[in-house]
Amino acid sequence: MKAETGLVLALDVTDGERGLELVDAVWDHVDALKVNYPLILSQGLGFLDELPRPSIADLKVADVPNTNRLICGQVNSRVDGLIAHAFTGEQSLKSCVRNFDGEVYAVVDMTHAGAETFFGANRGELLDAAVSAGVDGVVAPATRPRSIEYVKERTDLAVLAPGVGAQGGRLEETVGAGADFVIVGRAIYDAPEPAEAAEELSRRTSELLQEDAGSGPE
Ligand code: BMP
Repeated sequence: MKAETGLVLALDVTDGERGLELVDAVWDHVDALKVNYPLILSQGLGFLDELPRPSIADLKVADVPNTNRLICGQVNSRVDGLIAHAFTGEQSLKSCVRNFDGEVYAVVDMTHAGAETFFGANRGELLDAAVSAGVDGVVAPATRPRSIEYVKERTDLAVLAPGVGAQGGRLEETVGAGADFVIVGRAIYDAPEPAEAAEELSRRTSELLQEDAGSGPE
């Protein structure tokens, strides 16, 4: 994925025309698009071919290795990144790494209330599975920056962090904790002027990422 702004748009709309308009309006301000079930189920898999690249299919793939392989075959060449769940374990994740022709990101924690019960309690095992499977990065929550720090203390994996804006995550804390990319949906597509919201968020994100890169160990 290109790393210019550090911002990924979560295109969680179900109207294809609106989706394409939004992408047109904000494309200059984002590094990639993340497409999730609402858009894929409403518009069909072929809609992915109409979107600019790089794009990430957020299918949260979570099945046995053979089924994961078959899922990868459906999105190969249509997108550049694939999100899979880490909780299914190393073998299932490894099947995505082997069978998807792009970058695989593993979900090791989630943003919502209640995620702590399972993800928080199993943080070490989830991250171990992601590392052993050889994923390219992980998804970790902007709503709990400590969880991002945990990944960064133990691995050099890229962190993609959803949860900034509508879910209450703060951009400064998220990048400060070590996120490499922030994934933002509603704070952009529900804004009165999505292009302006994306421009402002991308400006702040890239500034914070540069500050963070400049403040390495002394
Ligand atoms: P929003 O900025 O509107 O809250 O969107 C966040 C996006 O990130 C959604 O597509 C959501 O499915 C996804 N996401 C999340 O919010 N929390 C997670 O823990 C993992 C996600 O993929």
